[in-house]
Amino acid sequence: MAILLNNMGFENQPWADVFADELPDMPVHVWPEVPDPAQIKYAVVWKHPHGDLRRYPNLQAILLLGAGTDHIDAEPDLPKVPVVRLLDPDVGNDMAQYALYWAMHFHRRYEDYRQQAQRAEWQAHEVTRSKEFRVTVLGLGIIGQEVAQRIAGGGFCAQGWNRSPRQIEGVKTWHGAGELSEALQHSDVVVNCLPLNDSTRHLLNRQRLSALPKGAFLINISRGAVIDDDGLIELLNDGHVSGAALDCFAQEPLPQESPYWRMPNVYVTPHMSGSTYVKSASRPVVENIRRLEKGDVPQPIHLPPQHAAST
Ligand code: OXD
Repeated sequence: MAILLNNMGFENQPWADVFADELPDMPVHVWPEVPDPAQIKYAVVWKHPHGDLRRYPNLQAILLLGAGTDHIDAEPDLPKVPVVRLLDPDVGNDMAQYALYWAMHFHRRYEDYRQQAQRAEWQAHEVTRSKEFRVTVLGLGIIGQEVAQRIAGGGFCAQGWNRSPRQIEGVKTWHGAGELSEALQHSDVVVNCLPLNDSTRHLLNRQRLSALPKGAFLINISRGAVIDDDGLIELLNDGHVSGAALDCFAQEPLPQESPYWRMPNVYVTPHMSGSTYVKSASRPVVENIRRLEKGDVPQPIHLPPQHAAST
């Protein structure tokens, strides 16, 4: 039996090399070169073309090569086998650092100092004390929790909002749709870590973002389509939202014509806040394949809506 490998948009060879070393009894077929679809037992994939997974009659599990599940959740023809998310601790760490970096940047007004330096202007600004500067993480899944804890560790007033209740030491939390605007009203920076699904698409629209205090900031490290771009752009243009660090977009790569590229208060990064490192990310993938081979449950299992609907 064999592995189907497709890390769409990224290199496959480093993954194939790790599997050859760690799982020598299991040949690896890099999609679309699959000599015998009946041999495929595990699909190790990222943004795999919809419909293709049905071609493998003996498929036993799908192991994702990324943290987000929106692409697989939108697969209309998903085989009923376990779907396993990739949780690489190094990625959570990088995303938490990214959020902390921009929170510090916005809080301490580093962009103003950069511009002042270009004019040789020596002028310090008073800012709120860090422990009073409220940074709210939306979406307190495994990554969101790590981000909130890092924000707290950075000395900020760390807060969070999640669909269902969550308790995190040192982090004030709200939950449920009814408390979202209260969370936003009490935020100086919002860090979006929400997954993209039917209930979060365009959740952060103009009306909801208007609940932020004037001058607040936004950091987006999960999925672009959680934000309604027209609404955010209006609020950035009129100064209600002072600035945004955006790492993910409804369309990626971000099209040349997007206004975000040209807005002086927007920092665009190319979906790099938590890039997957083969060195660390291959460990949980290999361990999960070993678990499956022993008949154990891989981790963390993701329940796609297609499976939830049919149970
Ligand atoms: C993602 C990832 O889900 O890169 O965006 O893992």
